[in-house]
Amino acid sequence: MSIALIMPERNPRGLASAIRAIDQGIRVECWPHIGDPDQVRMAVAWHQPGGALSAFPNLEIVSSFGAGVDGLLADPDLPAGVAVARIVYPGLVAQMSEYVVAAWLAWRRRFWEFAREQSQGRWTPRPHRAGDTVGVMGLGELGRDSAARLAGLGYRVLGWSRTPKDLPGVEGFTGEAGLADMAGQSDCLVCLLPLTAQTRGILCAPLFEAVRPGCFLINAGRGAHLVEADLIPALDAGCLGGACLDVFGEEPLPADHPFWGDARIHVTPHVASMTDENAAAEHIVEDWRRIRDGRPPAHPVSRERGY
Ligand code: NDP
Ligand code: OXD
Repeated sequence: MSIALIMPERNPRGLASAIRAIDQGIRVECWPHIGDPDQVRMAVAWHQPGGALSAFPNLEIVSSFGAGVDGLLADPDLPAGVAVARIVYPGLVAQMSEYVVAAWLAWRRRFWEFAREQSQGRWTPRPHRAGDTVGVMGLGELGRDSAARLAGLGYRVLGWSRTPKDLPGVEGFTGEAGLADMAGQSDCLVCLLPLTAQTRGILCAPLFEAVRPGCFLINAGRGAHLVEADLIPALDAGCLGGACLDVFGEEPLPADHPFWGDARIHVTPHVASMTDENAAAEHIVEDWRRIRDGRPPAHPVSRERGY
């Protein structure tokens, strides 16, 4: 029995060593060097090439190397009947919350503006931005921690999810009408949704028209949540005041993309929360043992729901 690591864009040898260091009894192989495909029971995949997942007749579980599973579920070669899982652990959650809080505070306290003015030798004191209400789209593992930390800093926090939530310090919203209601009260919108058929393109002109004028947008979900063509017009119209984007329709963001040169848009290269090899290895070994013992993985994914 073996685990196949399928991650063509990164060197999986460190992850393989970290797994072996936890449990020497586990056989780990790095795609495309798979000795006996019949032995593979578990695959860990990130940006796997077409056909890679259909090569293992005895595969029982495929885990995403990250928290998002859109790339796995969209793979036409994901075998039917195989369980799907993902990797989430406290450090990953904490990194995301730090990113969200950092972006919100940099905007609210005008750090980006002052950095630009420093580079011009300009001393122009201004108070912080007035709005204090943050709407978080997605209250899962990541969104609810970000929401809790923002609430802990004293901000008014609203949260939108598919099913109703009762979280301390967070006013909950659901459904399309709930999203419009939440947006209308938000000075900052944070997208921490999974990418599904229902959430694709959700950050679009009608939503930007519904938010409080000058709202700040943070998208750390997936690039395809944002209708990119709607962003600059929403900034020009004053619906949005600025944006901090970590994820894009095409990554790396193409050199000639208009977002690069727009001072109102802050680009980070998909780093909001990066999966750590050692933490991932522990998670993978735990899931391996669960599958071996006939238990569900730690973070199972519903194919029907899409997350
Ligand atoms: P979860 O699956 O734990 O949570 C998803 C949340 O979104 C849930 O609250 C869910 O509602 C809500 N949701 C899903 N569909 C809808 C819908 N149609 N309407 C309203 N709410 C909806 O995901 P995580 O929090 O772990 O991760 C979220 C995403 O963050 C990942 O899928 C990935 O794309 C992205 N990510 C980005 C990273 C980065 O570095 N930029 C790093 C890691 C993840 P409910 O609770 O009712 O089910
Ligand atoms: C993830 C990511 O989904 O890094 O974990 O985007």
